[in-house]
Amino acid sequence: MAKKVLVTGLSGQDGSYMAELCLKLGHQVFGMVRRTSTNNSINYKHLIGHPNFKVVYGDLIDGFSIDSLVREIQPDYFINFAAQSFVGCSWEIPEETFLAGAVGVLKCLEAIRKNAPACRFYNAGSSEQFGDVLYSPQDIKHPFRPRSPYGAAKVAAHSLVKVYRESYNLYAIQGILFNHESERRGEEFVTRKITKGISRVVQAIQNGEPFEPVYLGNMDAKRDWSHSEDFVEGVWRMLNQELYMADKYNEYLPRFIKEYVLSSNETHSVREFVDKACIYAGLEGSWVGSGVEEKFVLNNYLYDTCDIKSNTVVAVDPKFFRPAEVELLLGDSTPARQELGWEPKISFDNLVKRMVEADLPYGKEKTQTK
Ligand code: F7E
Repeated sequence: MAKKVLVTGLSGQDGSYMAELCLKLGHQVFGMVRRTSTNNSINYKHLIGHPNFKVVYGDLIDGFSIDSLVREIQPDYFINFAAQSFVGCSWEIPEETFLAGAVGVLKCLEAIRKNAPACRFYNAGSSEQFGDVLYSPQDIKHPFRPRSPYGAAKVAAHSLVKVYRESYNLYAIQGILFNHESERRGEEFVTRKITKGISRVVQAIQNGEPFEPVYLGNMDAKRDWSHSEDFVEGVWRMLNQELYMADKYNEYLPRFIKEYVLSSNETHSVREFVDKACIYAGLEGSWVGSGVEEKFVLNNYLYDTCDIKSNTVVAVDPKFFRPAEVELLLGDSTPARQELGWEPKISFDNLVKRMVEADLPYGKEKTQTK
């Protein structure tokens, strides 16, 4: 039976992929965006006109808007992907980060409690909650030791979700998602910054023009990267646990619901991401120097054959170092795989390849033309 799904963060990668998945499953999707003076519909404009899809306006920081949406739509599912999700920026705008990431979640929970208590709520949790990790791989039992205002907001939200689940018997969960990327990723995140930057370099080389390097921060940071499309599938399974765990729980009760980690169970450094992206972009080069002097430079033959003034593709700029860094993230998503039957389909190599190909000037497909 068709369900009503309210998805926030529609303009982002997760919101737009989740809207697509729910439409594919035959549900009715209400995608929430904030009213802005600039058009930010690139990730979902292909859905406009679909008979089961509607864009609605609201803001997590404005509790009235959330309350009205829940009261009017009476959703069966409320999936919250909205947030100030850029960790690096969360030191500069800590209040906004916390308001959207924690207080906003409280507003969602209150709106559900008052207006639609049977609605299932998913809040986007993050491996940033683990922060300064104590052991690897990190599983759902790993303590929360956030290292940024963003991570702290997610930890606060996690507690609120638990309190509302237990106090009001709501189906409210916050899965812990490790890094996930895509062709729709914002350019402030390191993966898209690299693939976009490398595409700019390729274009310059093709035109025989000089180019500026892509400046990055901590190249040693290690992340567990997956594709966003795989993760929205896992989130949907977390919201429908009785379908996967029917043999264990023949009578569904919210107290049985569980939260899961979604991850690839592999970790790679930022440097490795650069290496792979250069391979898929056809740039042959090597790393030289160390610390802030480290660079990825093109091999000589390319330098000689192109009329270019620079051969540095990637260099370090300390301005991209963070006040506190999460050095290593590596997830353990075994329970989600075993209990929900979830499995990521897109490998690390494939993720990098897809992102590079989408960004290359001669790329076959551009973003959002699925
Ligand atoms: O950084 C390092 C940076 O900004 C990854 C969000 O989706 O995943 C994401 O958070 C790593 C960090 O993602 C640059 O220091 C080096 O160690 O792509 P990122 P993130 O901070 O891991 C989690 C799970 C979320 O929940 C978040 O919402 O890369 N790094 N050089 C750089 N990072 C950026 N952005 N830019 C650089 O130039």
